[in-house]
Amino acid sequence: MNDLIWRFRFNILLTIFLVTTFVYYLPMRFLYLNLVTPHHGATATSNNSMGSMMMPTASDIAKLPLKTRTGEISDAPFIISPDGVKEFRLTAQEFRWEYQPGKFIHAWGYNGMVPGPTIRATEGEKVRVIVKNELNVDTSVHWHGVDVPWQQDGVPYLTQAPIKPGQEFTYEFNALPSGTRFYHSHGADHTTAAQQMDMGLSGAFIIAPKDKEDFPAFDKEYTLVLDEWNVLAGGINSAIGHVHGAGTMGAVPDYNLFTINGHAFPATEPVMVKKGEKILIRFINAGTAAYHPMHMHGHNFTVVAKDGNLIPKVARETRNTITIQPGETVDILVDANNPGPWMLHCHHVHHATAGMTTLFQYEGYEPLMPEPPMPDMSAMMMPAGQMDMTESMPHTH
Ligand SMILES: [Cu+2]
Repeated sequence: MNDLIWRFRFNILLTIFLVTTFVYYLPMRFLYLNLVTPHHGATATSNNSMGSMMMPTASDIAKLPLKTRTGEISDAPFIISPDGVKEFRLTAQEFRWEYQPGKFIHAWGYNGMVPGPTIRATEGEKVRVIVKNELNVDTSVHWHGVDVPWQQDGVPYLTQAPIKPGQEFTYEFNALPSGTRFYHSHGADHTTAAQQMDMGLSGAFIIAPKDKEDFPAFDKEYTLVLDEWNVLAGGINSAIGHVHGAGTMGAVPDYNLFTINGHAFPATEPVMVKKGEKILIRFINAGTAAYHPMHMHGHNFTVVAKDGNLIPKVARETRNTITIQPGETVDILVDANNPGPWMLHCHHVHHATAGMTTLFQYEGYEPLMPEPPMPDMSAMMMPAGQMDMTESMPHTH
């Protein structure tokens, strides 16, 4: 009788082992290791994005420049060109992005930043953006929510040839309509738009109204760009392998890191306020798949714009939680009338605890005590065939 029970247990274990091996481990191995071509950066390229991408190893990534940012996202610098046009430059680059002190993820970003610098223009103003591609893959830039002529829409093969590595493309359009908008890569082609956005290629595009009276008054504004990542051991960003048709079958990565302006709590910048101020917060969901019910403690706020477009006064909702879907932007106006250190976080609480948290902090109200450091997400999941025990395994003994 005892013997039968043990045999039964052994069979169960054997089944679990076989299912794990064939359903999980082998496809992962196949996906990551079968897509190899020779490469010069951390990632490879060929004319055809499918089958060209290699999962870079932790040591490939370690060679990339480490980029970091302290403080708010900076505004994109511009010049007024001789023909009177406001001219910006965005350079798509590959680097390691520090999302928390000492923790980094393989990223593609604009001008060495995640998110890219904020482009600011006034309603109707003519802007020119010269995009240089320093990646090893083709790319493009789409102006999300901006009513551009179709030739400027940044969709490779539909409206333009993809921007090849080393090449530049010049976009030119009138900044219309006003509001919280953004820009992001539309991929090398149709199969790589999600991959390139998940690698970090996005930034805010704020178009101020021509007539300030058209928008509710505020004392200070903050832009919070929300994004999700799948960080693996050694800072590997699994988005590299998420090329549609290359084995992912449209699967969504297993996101384990959620950032506000490229940083994970407690490294996020607090929204600093003073009692009596009216604060405008522009949320931009620059992610590809996750929704974020952003929740504020201690305050109810007014939702004044959605997708950058002003909501008529009578239709404005008073909320304490507002969900921002992928590709959406939401502007809220907060009356800073309840001094204290308050949480402002995603109420998909797994996102909050994996980084998507910041503070709505009144001057003079510090957190009661320091947060213990967030566990290192990148040490928790090993990509098949990429294990580097010495560098990345947590010491659990
Ligand atoms: Cu969320």
